[in-house]
This record gives sequence, C-alpha cells and structure tokens, in this order.
Amino acid sequence: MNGLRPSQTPLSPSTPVRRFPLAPHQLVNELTPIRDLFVLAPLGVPQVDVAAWRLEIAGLVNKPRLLTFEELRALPKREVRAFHQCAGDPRRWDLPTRRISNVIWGGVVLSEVLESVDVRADATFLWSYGLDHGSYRGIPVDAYLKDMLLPAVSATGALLAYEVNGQPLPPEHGYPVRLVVPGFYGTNSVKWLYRLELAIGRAEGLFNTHLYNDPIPPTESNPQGGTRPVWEIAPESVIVAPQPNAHLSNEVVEIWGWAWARSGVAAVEVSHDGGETWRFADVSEPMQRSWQKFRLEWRPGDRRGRVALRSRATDRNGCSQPEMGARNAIYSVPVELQGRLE
Ligand SMILES: Nc1nc2c(c(=O)[nH]1)N[C@H]1C(S)=C(S)[C@@H](COP(=O)(O)O)O[C@H]1N2
Ligand SMILES: [Mo]
Repeated sequence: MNGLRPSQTPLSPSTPVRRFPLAPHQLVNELTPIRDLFVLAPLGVPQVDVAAWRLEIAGLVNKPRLLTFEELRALPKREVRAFHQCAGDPRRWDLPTRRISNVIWGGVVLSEVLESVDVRADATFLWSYGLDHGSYRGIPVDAYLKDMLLPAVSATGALLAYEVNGQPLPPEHGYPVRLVVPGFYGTNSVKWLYRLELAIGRAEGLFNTHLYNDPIPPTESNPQGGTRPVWEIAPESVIVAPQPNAHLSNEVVEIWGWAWARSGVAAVEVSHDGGETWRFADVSEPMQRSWQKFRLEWRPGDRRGRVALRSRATDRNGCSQPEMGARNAIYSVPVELQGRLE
C-alpha cells in the first residue's frame, strides 16, 4: 500500500472549522461564489501533499488500483452544476438549517473510473474514506467514512471532483480530490478522499452508522420503527426576496427564491397568509442538477400589519415539504405590510 494515510496527514487547523456565510435572503446569485460557500470540517483541515497523494480503489474489485493525481487529471473531465446542502446537526433530523449553495463541480465521472477496476457483481455498497482524523465530541475517529448504495451513487452521476467553480478545490473543501454525489446531502460527499472500497453492506463508523441516521417512526406494519441513513435530499425551498422584516407597500412585489430536491422540483407554492392559502409559482427548469428558481408576483393590497410569506416545494415523486419537525420544514419570512402609501 502506497499513498497517504489519515494518521500521517497533518491537520491545519486541527480544530473544527464551520462557516455559514450566507442567510437565505443573501442567496442572490444562481452560482454561489467560493468565498460564500459554507464550510464543515469538524475534525480540522488535512494539509495534503499532492505528490504523495494516492486514491486507492479496493475491496470487491477484480483490478484494484492506486491512482495518482496526474493520472486522475488525465482522464476525461466533466463539469456538473449542482446544489450542495449540509444536512445540519447530524442528530437533529427535525431542525432546518438552510445551509445551501449551488456550484459547478469539475472532475472525473466516478462510474467511468469504477469501470476500470472491474467491480465484482456482488458489490452493493461504496465506502468512501477521507484523510481527516482526530476526535469528534470526545470520540476517536481514524478516518471520515461514509457509505452509499452503489447503484444510487452511479445513477446520480457522482464525480471525483478536483475543481469547484473552475478553481482547484480549496483546502477546506477537500483538496486535492473529493467525492461529489449530486442530490445527496453534503455529508456523503467525502472530502480529502484517499480510498474507495466496494463492499457488501454498511460500513461501521461514527459519521456513518451512529450519526446521520434519521429515526423512522413506528407504524402498524412496522411496529419497531427503525432508522434511515441521511442520503437523498428531500424537497426544500427558501425565499430570497423579500427579505425578513421587509416593509411592503401596496405595489406589486416579486416573491422569489430557490427550490431543490434529489428528484427535481415539480412545483413550488407560495403563501402570503402564513400557510392558509397557496398559489403556484413559476419554476425554472434545472440546469443539470442545479437548484431551480421560483417566482410569483403579489400585490399586497391595502392590508396593513405583519404577515408570513412561505414557500413549499414538491418533488417529482409527489413529496412536499412538511409544516415542521423536519430538516426540510417550510421556511417562513415575516414581512410588514404598510397598505396604501399616501
Ligand atoms: N472527509 C470529510 N468529508 C466531509 C466532511 C468531513 O468532516 N470530512 N463533512 C461533510 C459534511 S457534513 C458536509 S455538509 C460537506 C461540506 O462540504 P464543504 O465544506 O465543501 O461545503 O462535506 C462533507 N464531507
Ligand atoms: Mo453537513
């Protein structure tokens, strides 16, 4: 075995890095500039020597491989425009955090690389390992590890990405190479990638089988309930304008924002009375796997006082955002109606 292992990789900083630069009303750009991307690096930021870096592809494959960065760069490059969302606190499935951005990832299509290792027919899972290590809330972690169902990863057009918005990945975003799984919550897009393992079944790991598993409430047919890994992104939307606490006259105002979902957004409804009545907004077609813009013109009329604007996305499978108690719960923007201006 060659290439860097997590324990040999220095971290700088070796303390958690968390940045959330943009609130929903600041998401004014279709493409999020790199400096405005949220950052999550709970174990710190690996400082990777790209000359020593290798990507190992092993497990249930007939031709295991060790790729250098140059070899990866020599493969056909693909760009994918995609929304990128953090699921939030790994235990708080019920808490919306609206950490969302939309970027263009550049890299190599994972399934093309996997073809070259000749994956065995019995492999059902992809395990991905990152070079960060240390401890998370007092629990030792030897490498950041995530798993996903192999067919789902391939179907979503996952990339081994080395660029974001046309630039080399910055250190905190996974330099030199990260996995990007469009349509899956950010936690699955393993940064500072050094190993892919083809396997049968789930991988034991703090960030994989302990954290990031939502409870499934018991039902009559399933009295035990269970858990579900935080994989595919549920339908969600945010209103960008008007911004919270805006003062609106009786003039026509455009309500607009972004909506996204793993399967694509089929419809967005907007309410200007806190959810009593809803109107369908115009929704743009997605570019590749990007978020979709919605807009609706509204004339507040002569009413005065405080109201809540809300948006509700429905995905192509017919699932809508819930009222509350979920990470994709409906977002609400309070505004002040001033009625007719004299
Ligand atoms: N190796 C590694 N990959 C990781 C993480 C991590 O801590 N270590 N955090 C994940 C989480 S929770 C999110 S939301 C995204 C954040 O990616 P970004 O910081 O580039 O926006 O990376 C994911 N990939
Ligand atoms: Mo995250």
